[in-house]
Amino acid sequence: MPPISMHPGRLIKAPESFLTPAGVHAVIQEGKQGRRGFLRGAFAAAAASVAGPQVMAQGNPVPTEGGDPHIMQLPAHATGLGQGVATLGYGQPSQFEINLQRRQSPGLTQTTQASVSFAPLQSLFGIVTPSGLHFERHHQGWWDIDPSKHRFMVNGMVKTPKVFTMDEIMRLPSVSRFHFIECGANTAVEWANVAVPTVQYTHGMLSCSEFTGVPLITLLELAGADLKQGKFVLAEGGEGSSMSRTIPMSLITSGEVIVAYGQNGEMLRPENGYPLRLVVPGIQGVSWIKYLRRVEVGDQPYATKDEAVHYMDLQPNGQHRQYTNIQECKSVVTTPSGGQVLLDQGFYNITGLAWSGKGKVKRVDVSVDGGRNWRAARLETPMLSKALTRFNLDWVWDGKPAIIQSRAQDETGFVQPTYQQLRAVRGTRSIYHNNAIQSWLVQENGEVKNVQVS
Ligand SMILES: Nc1nc2c(c(=O)[nH]1)N[C@H]1C(S)=C(S)[C@@H](COP(=O)(O)O)O[C@H]1N2
Ligand SMILES: [Mo]
Repeated sequence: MPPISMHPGRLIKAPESFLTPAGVHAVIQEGKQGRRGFLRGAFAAAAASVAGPQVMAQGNPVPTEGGDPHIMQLPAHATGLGQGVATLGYGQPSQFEINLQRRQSPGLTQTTQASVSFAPLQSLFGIVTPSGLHFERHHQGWWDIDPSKHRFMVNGMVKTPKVFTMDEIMRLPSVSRFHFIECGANTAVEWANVAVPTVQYTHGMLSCSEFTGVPLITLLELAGADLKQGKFVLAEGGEGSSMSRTIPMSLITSGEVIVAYGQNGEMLRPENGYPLRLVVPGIQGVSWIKYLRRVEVGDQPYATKDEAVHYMDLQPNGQHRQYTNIQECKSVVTTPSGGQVLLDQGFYNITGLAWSGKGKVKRVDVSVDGGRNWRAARLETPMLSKALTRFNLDWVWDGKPAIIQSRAQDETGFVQPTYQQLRAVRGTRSIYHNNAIQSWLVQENGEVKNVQVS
């Protein structure tokens, strides 16, 4: 295996090109034509000098006469004066990254206020989702709430009901932890084999951030909560959806549940619950209450509207699974993935993400032949509990059709199921909690498609 590894996605046409709004489309196409040609040539040249021509895919045009103009002719940025600190204030991505965007799925009906935007997993590196690309799920629209007017109440089975201001919360001892959040409805349309075109739409209701805040247990203790009789906590959002969910006290006493104001080193973004949201590691996104205004300590589950009619799984026997909160072990290859195009045969870095609501990811295996043979992928650090884990695997594409899959295993020994295994247990009428193995078909022309392999 040649020791060559390129930026994932950089050899590959990003899937955005055929899905962006018409207006942006032309700009992107223009920018990309030039850039893609450049990268392709640059890779060929670099590979030829560094690792020898044997590692190169066939058909890469190495400029023969006069050298590569992008190397031979000095560009303005190598000879002129750069710009001063034009970006005093808040910095922005490069103009060439204009197609790195959240998107709404072609597989879902959207209304303005009850909406979802998906994170572009195919274009992200490492495990952290940039805050501006974090997925969004709003049941009644988002708000930018004035933190000086926001209040957080603790009541129910407590000695002294308390109301906290943001200032009071931010004086308390804080923790910062990396965790994934996944909507219980992530990958939902794949139950019906709708086969939306890209990993952004199959798996993009998934993000991972460093969250900062106060453990909920600290706030409960300040109110003198009854931690013996109080077995559950109701968490309630402050906007029109009145989103409310029951959280088992055991998750809270472990110190894991955080009343968070920080995300990736700054305050939460408005669309992610500014100024306060609940972080419930390993649990489906709906319990991560945004615009958090109240928690109530109680002795039984609350069966709120958001847990009595939504986020339940209709089983083959006609009964509903309720309070299925934990996001079980799951993974997905993000490159190569649906909508991307392999430009040539030869070396590729297969990369993807794995996660488990029950702890750390222990192992990820990757198949390039639809699940007949598996190879262990490299797990990259950091490998954190209830956070995304990045995996990579060297692959030389021989130009023949290939079906790429990943299968994760967590520290409890749980192995991510195939569709056949999942349907055998869950039937065909589920919407939520699809953690089946995802398959991407690489066709001979290099185009990658979403397929389902049973
Ligand atoms: N107040 C409030 N909290 C909420 C929601 C909401 O609509 N309102 N949506 C929930 C759902 S279903 C999910 S998946 C996550 C989405 O969080 P995000 O928008 O930050 O990605 O927030 C949860 N918390
Ligand atoms: Mo959700």
